[in-house]
Amino acid sequence: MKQDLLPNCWLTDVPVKGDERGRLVALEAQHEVPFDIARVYYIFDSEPNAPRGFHAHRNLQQYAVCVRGSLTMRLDNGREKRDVLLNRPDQALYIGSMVWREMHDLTPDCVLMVLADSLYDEADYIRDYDRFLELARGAGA
Ligand code: T46
Repeated sequence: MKQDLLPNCWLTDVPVKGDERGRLVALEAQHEVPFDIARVYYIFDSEPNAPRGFHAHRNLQQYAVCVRGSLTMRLDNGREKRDVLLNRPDQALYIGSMVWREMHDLTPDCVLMVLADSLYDEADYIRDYDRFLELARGAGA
């Protein structure tokens, strides 16, 4: 099932291969993941009450899977906001460019794996919310 959250953000089930030994998810570039994967990172060992994110990306596309534990991802395109609970290793969240994201309520066992279409580039980050609103609203006006 695919659930649209914002025009360029969606939550989707990913196919699970299962047999008597357990379950496995495979994510392939240009198949389940709608881009070529340039980078993988993961967030783990989160401290209580330590929200993360608070930025947008000018161009980056990402595909995030909470493989263990849970968190709430807050998504905001400057016009609409959506909160989505990530707590399943068989669901993936696509986040397109120009979306402000905040991660809240990460459980201590949370492992968030993120696939990205570009290498790390600090210049792609917009870390000031007012600047983000200016750019996001200007872009769609
Ligand atoms: C995002 C959310 C979901 C690197 O050196 N390389 C990397 O690929 C990344 C992602 C981070 N870093 C360094 C930069 C900082 O010194 O790791 C440190 C923590 O990164 P940041 O504060 O950006 O982490 P979050 O959790 O606020 O945001 C991250 C991603 O940066 C971001 O792209 O969308 O997760």
